[in-house]
Amino acid sequence: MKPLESTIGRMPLSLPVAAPVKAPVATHCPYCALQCGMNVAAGADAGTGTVAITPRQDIPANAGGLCQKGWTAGELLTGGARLTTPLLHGEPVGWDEALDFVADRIRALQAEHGPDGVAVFGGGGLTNEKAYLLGKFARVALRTSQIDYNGRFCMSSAAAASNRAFGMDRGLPFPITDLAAADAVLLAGGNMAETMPPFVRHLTAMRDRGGRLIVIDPRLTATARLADLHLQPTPGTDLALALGLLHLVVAEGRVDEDYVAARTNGFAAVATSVAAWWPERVERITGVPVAQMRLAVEILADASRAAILTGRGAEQHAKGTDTVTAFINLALALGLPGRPGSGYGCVTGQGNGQGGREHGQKADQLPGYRKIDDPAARAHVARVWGIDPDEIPGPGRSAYELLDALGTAGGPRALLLFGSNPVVSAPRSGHVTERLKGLDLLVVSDLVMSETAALADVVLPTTQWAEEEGTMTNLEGRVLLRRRAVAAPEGVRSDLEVLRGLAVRLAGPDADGSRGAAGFPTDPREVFEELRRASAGGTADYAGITYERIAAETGVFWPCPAEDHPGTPRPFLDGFATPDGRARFVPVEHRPPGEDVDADYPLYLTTGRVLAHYQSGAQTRRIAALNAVVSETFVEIHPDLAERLEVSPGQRLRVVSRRGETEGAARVNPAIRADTVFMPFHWIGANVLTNPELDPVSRMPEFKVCAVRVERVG
Ligand SMILES: Nc1nc2c(c(=O)[nH]1)N[C@H]1C(S)=C(S)[C@@H](COP(=O)(O)OP(=O)(O)OC[C@H]3O[C@@H](n4cnc5c(=O)[nH]c(N)nc54)[C@H](O)[C@@H]3O)O[C@H]1N2
Ligand SMILES: Nc1nc2c(c(=O)[nH]1)N[C@H]1C(S)=C(S)[C@@H](COP(=O)(O)OP(=O)(O)OC[C@H]3O[C@@H](n4cnc5c(=O)[nH]c(N)nc54)[C@H](O)[C@@H]3O)O[C@H]1N2
Ligand code: SF4
Ligand SMILES: [Mo]
Repeated sequence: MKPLESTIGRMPLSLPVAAPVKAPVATHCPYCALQCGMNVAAGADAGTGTVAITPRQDIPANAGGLCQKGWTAGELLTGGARLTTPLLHGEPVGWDEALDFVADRIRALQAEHGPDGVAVFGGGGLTNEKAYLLGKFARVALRTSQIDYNGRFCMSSAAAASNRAFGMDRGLPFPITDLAAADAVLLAGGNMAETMPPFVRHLTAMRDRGGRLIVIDPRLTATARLADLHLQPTPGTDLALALGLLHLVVAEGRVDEDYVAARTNGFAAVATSVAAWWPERVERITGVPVAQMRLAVEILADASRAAILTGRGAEQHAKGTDTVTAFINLALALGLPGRPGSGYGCVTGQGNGQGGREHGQKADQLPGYRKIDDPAARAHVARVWGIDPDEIPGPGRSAYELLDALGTAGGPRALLLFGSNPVVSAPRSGHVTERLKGLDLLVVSDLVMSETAALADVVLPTTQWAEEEGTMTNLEGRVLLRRRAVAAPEGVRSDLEVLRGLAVRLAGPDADGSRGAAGFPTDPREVFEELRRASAGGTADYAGITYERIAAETGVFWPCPAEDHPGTPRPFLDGFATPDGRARFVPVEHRPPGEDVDADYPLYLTTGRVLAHYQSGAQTRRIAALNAVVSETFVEIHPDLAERLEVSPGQRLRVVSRRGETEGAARVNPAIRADTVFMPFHWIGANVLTNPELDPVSRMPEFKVCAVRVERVG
């Protein structure tokens, strides 16, 4: 724990922080799904000056902790990296000129190619209000089916598996503080010590009580170092590993028979299917020794309260849905989900990764986590939107399929992008960049000139976290309030204002109210009131949540169907969200990765994150204090492999896959498997290499494993 404290406790700031002149405002960090509570105080010259950030004590997820990214988040509010004027083909223009241009082009392209000629791509960092209005804008103002978002790249496999098993997908179906009371936690493919440092306190609190932590990761990460047991499989083999663990649970008579009988369906078929996954076979596939598997099962089965968690390491695969299903099957056999202090959970990633998937920016969804092809859902939402149900388009393409179709025959000719930077973060990014360049119109709304914004015909400068109000739903399903702490710089507008500006122009002067100004409010509270009605009766029911309640109760857990309803911290205690209230076991089989190693590409590449940078790096690469920690990409490589390739630390390496090649400095590190190299994806590079093969259920790309060759440069 010690080395981590420096990142969790008070970080000495090198930023100039003036004495605050305004009372601090209680809000949340702009970055990840932990949504750490923080107080933000504006300095003397709000809008261009400085802010002071301190952690809040009252938000249980971080209770006084922040990571480096949180401590330094103020720098982008005040620094020179900010976009402050709309750009048309690179030239500064006024807002009317920019929005008129976009609306005219949309009208012309839709006249020629139909409504689906224009696409929308959103993000899991957008507030619930923005995500909701973006989904409505696509369906009501553009009448396009072509909308999806970067959450498809994030937790979509876990979401699909949870829906399949529990009838509902809420990342953690219990408060994060429950983890401290567990006797065992198994974390498959998550590196919280780097991706959510204050999360670690819940795991260490568990260990301080005598609970035990098991981590599954091909690398001995900072998180794996905290574990009592680290299983180090070959990337892409978690499914076999989970089947092997369940095999042992069954073989050793550790199934919770009473729970299985009372609360689940379908166990017999799963028990039969894991019979063939005896531990020696699993060891051959995963590289995890049988003794370690036995120990893992013993720890989990002995625990009276235990949690199984998955992160992107287990999920971002072309078999991610089945992999998570296999871990859920294991959790069900052990009798964990829906028991106090126990369960299965997905550690969701982006700031509003949970809420972003609930209110309609997903290709197949309507607000309230409703299905777009469900006639009752369409009727309900159409009523709220004031349109005919038949006017709501059907499901569109998933994120990668959408990006891949841009500018092609039959694909969208225009893209409006809010809150993502796919030039860096999409799989097979070189190809995606070509597709973006082939568009007739690319419009990007962003705070900074991201790599994707740099390709855009029109760039729209937007307000960001501390300059606006809205709600964010954290990894626990707790709806939180983002508050305005500082004035936005002159010239920027909120995404809500952008959507209304375009909707009004597209609707024309004689449009009825719902398609024009009245249908697109710019006050987040007004949007939230509509979201409450649109979500009412849906799976993710926000009908009883108000800004006032969130403030008074430090967040409200959905589902919350009425203002006098307390919210639902643990939705599965009395039953699952399936028609009969029972969880479903689903039989799944292991299969190799989309692309296995061979003579030409003999190594596995896996990708992920480092503490100091966030996602595509568009924000954090512009923060000096974070660049001082890591300023460029690297290739993590085992000493044995380094010796074989005659590579010394720091040497420039070329990494080549079937999609392309990139370079990075060697970081020789015994913490990684010798058959695998690791690259962070915060810089252009890692995704030039990745394989866009998709999971058949979730449409998640295979970010976490592909075959590469590594060469010395020069
Ligand atoms: N610093 C930082 N924090 C972040 C973010 C960020 O960009 N930077 N992003 C946020 C977001 S959106 C997300 S989704 C979360 C992600 O949070 P995590 O899931 O913790 O992040 P990753 O680093 O992508 O992957 C976790 C681990 O999976 C391991 N892994 C790779 N391949 C495999 C495999 O086949 N099996 C297993 N079991 N493990 C494997 C990697 O070695 C890595 O240590 O982080 C959030 N927090
Ligand atoms: N190889 C590899 N690739 C990956 C992953 C991996 O593990 N490996 N992880 C995937 C995952 S889990 C994720 S979540 C994606 C994330 O990758 P991206 O979708 O690229 O996410 P960000 O970098 O957060 O991009 C957000 C952009 O929106 C801007 N922005 C922030 N807030 C707002 C706002 O309120 N409004 C508007 N209009 N713009 C805003 C930011 O400045 C930034 O440019 O990457 C995926 N790609
Ligand atoms: S990036 Fe995540 S862990 Fe770090 S301070 Fe922000 S919310 Fe907390
Ligand atoms: Mo993510």
